[in-house]
Amino acid sequence: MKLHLNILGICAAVTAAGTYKPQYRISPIDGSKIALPTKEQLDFQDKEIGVLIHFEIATYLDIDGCNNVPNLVPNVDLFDPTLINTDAWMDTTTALGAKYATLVAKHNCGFTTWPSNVTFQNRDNETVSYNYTIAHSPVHGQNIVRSFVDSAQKYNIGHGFYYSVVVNNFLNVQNSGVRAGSWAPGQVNITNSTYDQVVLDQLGELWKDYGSLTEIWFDGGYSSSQQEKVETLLESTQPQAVIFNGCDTDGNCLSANSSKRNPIPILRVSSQLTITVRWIGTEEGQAPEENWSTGVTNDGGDPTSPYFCPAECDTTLQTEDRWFFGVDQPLRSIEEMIDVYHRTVGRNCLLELDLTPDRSGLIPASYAARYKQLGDFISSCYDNPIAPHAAHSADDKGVYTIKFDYPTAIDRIVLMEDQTNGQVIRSYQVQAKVVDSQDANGTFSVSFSHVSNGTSIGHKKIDIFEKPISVTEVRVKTTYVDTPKWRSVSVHLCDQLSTNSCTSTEAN
Ligand SMILES: *[C@@H]1O[C@H](CO)[C@@H](O)[C@H](O)[C@H]1NC(C)=O
Ligand SMILES: *[C@@H]1O[C@H](CO)[C@@H](O)[C@H](O)[C@H]1NC(C)=O
Ligand SMILES: *[C@@H]1O[C@H](CO)[C@@H](O)[C@H](O)[C@H]1NC(C)=O
Ligand SMILES: *[C@@H]1O[C@H](CO)[C@@H](O)[C@H](O)[C@H]1NC(C)=O
Ligand SMILES: *[C@@H]1O[C@H](CO)[C@@H](O)[C@H](O)[C@H]1NC(C)=O
Ligand SMILES: *[C@@H]1O[C@H](CO)[C@@H](O)[C@H](O)[C@H]1NC(C)=O
Ligand SMILES: *[C@@H]1O[C@H](CO)[C@@H](O)[C@H](O)[C@H]1NC(C)=O
Ligand SMILES: *[C@@H]1O[C@H](CO)[C@@H](O)[C@H](O)[C@H]1NC(C)=O
Ligand SMILES: CC(=O)N[C@H]1CO[C@H](CO)[C@@H](O)[C@@H]1O
Repeated sequence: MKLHLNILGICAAVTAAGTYKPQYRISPIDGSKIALPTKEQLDFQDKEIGVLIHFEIATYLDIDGCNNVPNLVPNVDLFDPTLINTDAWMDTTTALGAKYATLVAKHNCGFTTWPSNVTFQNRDNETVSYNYTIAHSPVHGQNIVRSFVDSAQKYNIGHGFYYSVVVNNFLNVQNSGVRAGSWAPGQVNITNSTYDQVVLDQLGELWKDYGSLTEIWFDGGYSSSQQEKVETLLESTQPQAVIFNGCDTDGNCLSANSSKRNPIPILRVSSQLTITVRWIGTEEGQAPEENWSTGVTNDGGDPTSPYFCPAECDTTLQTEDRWFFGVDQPLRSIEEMIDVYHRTVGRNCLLELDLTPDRSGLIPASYAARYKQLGDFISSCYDNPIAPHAAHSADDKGVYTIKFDYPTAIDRIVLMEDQTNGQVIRSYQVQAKVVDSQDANGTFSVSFSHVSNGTSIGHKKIDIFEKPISVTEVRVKTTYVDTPKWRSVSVHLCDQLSTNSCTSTEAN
């Protein structure tokens, strides 16, 4: 984590021949381009929440990983998780409501949590084994990557791996290259080409032996000398995986002609590479209010872009952007995490939340409780709409209406477009017939008043009102580049924890 912080993103599709061409159709209304998703993109967006699991030798450091400490190779004896239980990780993942989990299999220290069998030649031309692994730690005999995959499959959670290519302290690598001079005890002296082979061999272990991966993270990319072989390996082993930061440090990307420091999360579909998700641009856990499923930049995207490319918002539960377990590191409050949910999933962004086992290998009880509290809030607030028997209808002019049999208290609306043929709504206004109890006259209000409005809907948009209102009818009017297809519109009334969450909507 953190390596991708200052990086711009780009989103494109590339054919095997290397021509970059977006998939889109032409608006029958104004002739503009409507970017088209792949089924895999829609499936991934549908997952809404994932976890990014940070657990390896850096868990035993006081600092947050080996980032920016190039000569630090923590002693392998530190890694001693006596209570490791990957089923318990999945219990927490499930309690949060997450649908995919990406595990840090190797971070910047160089330690691997699977027993890598890779061997290579050192500078004296001796064949040595990559012995900075769990197999050389006090818990040798275990394979955390294997346990993680088995547990994820058992719990029906999509699984993927984070493997940092650009930094490996054990092999004295920074920026994908072996540093000249300045070796420390514990570091092994190799050549750049040997390093490239080690990366390829270890990615091969991860990509060939652990089933079909949902997401692959390249934090900070990889080098141009690695690109072609990594790409070939990816295509032959994990063509369906979503790739986060698929670019090298020279700006060569697995899938697009992007410039330096452009990470691109991509999805490969058979011989065609299609970028799936882009980075939202911060690790705060918030998307801009206006956030499109389309566009190539690491921000709210662009409704006119021909590239379909939803955003992913990665963030931490611990405060201060801390990704590895921190002793006594405070957690963000449940109120703040509910805000994070509304500012990510509620703004059409995938939420990828850090999951941090402690030094015993368990998720600390207070952490597990906070993830569950968030998951419980989400399901209690959103699983069931209020007034399930209200009459729903959509006309062919982009208006969606819900009529209630009796005045019904609501405090939020959840809008979802069916994006199969692209994201087409450009703006919307929510109006309601609000019953004013002060003026109750035996008859209900007959005119609509403004409740909330916005631009992008996409997979999901949640608008929270300033206070609950009692309504007999709700309607959503839209502007669009093709007649909208709704996936769902629902209204809800939730508890106080969430009522002050949204800043941009206005109640009447
Ligand atoms: C790739 O480069 C070409 C011109 O060199 C440009 O027209 C195209 O927009 C670029 N593609 C992306 C995805 O940036
Ligand atoms: C490494 O090699 C040993 C011996 O050949 C084998 O038992 C083990 O399964 C291998 N481990 C992995 C992770 O491939
Ligand atoms: C290692 O092998 C390479 C290639 O065969 C050779 O050029 C180099 O001199 C050898 N180095 C040592 C220390 O023997
Ligand atoms: C790893 O291998 C090197 C030789 O390449 C050796 O010096 C070192 O002691 C080994 N470390 C462990 C933990 O086995
Ligand atoms: C490895 O390559 C990098 C450039 O990518 C270079 O700066 C570095 O000196 C090289 N290291 C060695 C040991 O040759
Ligand atoms: C690493 O190997 C290179 C090439 O043999 C040598 O010049 C350098 O001194 C070695 N560094 C250390 C710290 O052993
Ligand atoms: C209440 O009913 C009276 C009589 O029908 C009508 O004049 C008045 O406008 C109503 N007030 C409201 C707030 O609807
Ligand atoms: C929402 O409504 C306000 C007030 O009418 C207006 O200023 C704003 O431009 C609207 N925003 C959108 C995105 O339609
Ligand atoms: C409200 C908001 O932040 N909108 C942003 C959405 O993304 C576009 C494209 O990056 C920005 O221009 C908007 O400012």
